[in-house]
Amino acid sequence: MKKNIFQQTAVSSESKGRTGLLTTTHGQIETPIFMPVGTQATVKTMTPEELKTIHTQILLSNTYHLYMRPGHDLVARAGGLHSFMNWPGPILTDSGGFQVFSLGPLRKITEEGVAFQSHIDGSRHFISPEKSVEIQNSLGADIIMAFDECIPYPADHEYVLHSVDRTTRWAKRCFDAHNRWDDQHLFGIIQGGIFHDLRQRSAEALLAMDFPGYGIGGLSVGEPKESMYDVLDHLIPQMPQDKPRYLMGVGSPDCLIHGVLRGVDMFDCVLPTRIARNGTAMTSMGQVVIKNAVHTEAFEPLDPNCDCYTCQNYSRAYLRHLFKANEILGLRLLTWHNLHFLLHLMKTLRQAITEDHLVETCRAFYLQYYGKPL
Ligand code: PRF
Ligand code: ZN
Repeated sequence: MKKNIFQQTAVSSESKGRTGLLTTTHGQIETPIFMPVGTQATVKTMTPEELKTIHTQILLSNTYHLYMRPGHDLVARAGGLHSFMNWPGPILTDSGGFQVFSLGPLRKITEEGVAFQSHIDGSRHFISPEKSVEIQNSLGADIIMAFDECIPYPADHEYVLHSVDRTTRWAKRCFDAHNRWDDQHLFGIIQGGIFHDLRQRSAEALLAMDFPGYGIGGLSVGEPKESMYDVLDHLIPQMPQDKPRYLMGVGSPDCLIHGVLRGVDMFDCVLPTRIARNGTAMTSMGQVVIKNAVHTEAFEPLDPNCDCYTCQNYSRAYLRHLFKANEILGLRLLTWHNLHFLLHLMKTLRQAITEDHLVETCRAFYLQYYGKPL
């Protein structure tokens, strides 16, 4: 049975920003939300207990990676992804579409699906829409995604048109193959590049199938940010109010703000965890490169306005030392802080929507972070 899983709870009067409540089998999620990425069934360096302390509401994991290793059958025998990785909260799995398309020359697309070679051992595999759903059914995430074609940028109108229609046919096949409607919500993914007519075409076709939620794919793939905001401006008003809208693979602070102002409910990105591991922190005053010599004797916290474990207990000088000495704790402490920072930003935005001062809050954050007006 397909049920309504999303309820809008407040709307900003001067923008399209909104808060909502998303109900999943493993708990309710307050939106707008940022989802930390745990590609290999782990958010790199963080335990589930630690993720709980920073109020992580939902994690993202990847079908492609878990299919290749350790295999979805093994995860199913472990009792599913929640039990395998000891994360009792909500999980979303991406379909593998985006990941196999990123393999470049190692893959071949046909109407039936995508043939590719493993990035691990070169072995040959094939993922079809049905196979992607089968894998995601056995992984057992709360939200699963349709198998789509994410088009590179730039791509011409003709190419994108054919790709959108294929993504629509694949979405239908995913819909028909899905057999856990009771406890797993399958989202369709709207594609269409930067073309308004094709975004509309994709949206109309997928909305007619009545998925419980929708991904917005094919953005943040190299196009100018203004083009992405322009697509969101036109597309989101065509999307239903009572379904969640998930902007896939987007999570820099400026894009989160622009997305929330336009009515996006869900985001994910490797950015906070990835840049943490190469020594970059997101702070209320902008990015900080911790290895820089200016921090050698900086005995103050990374971010004086942050109440995360890292900022409560360690100095910039110590963090710099950990990174210079290649100590593992440095990776953990910066990851912890960056995730806390983005989750806290989303909480601030939710509160600003509820209290109806979203635009003012976004302006203030943006000015402090980027040193220029929104
Ligand atoms: N499709 C899927 N996953 C994605 C994307 C997409 O278009 C993107 C694009 N930013 C990130 N992750 N299935
Ligand atoms: Zn902090």
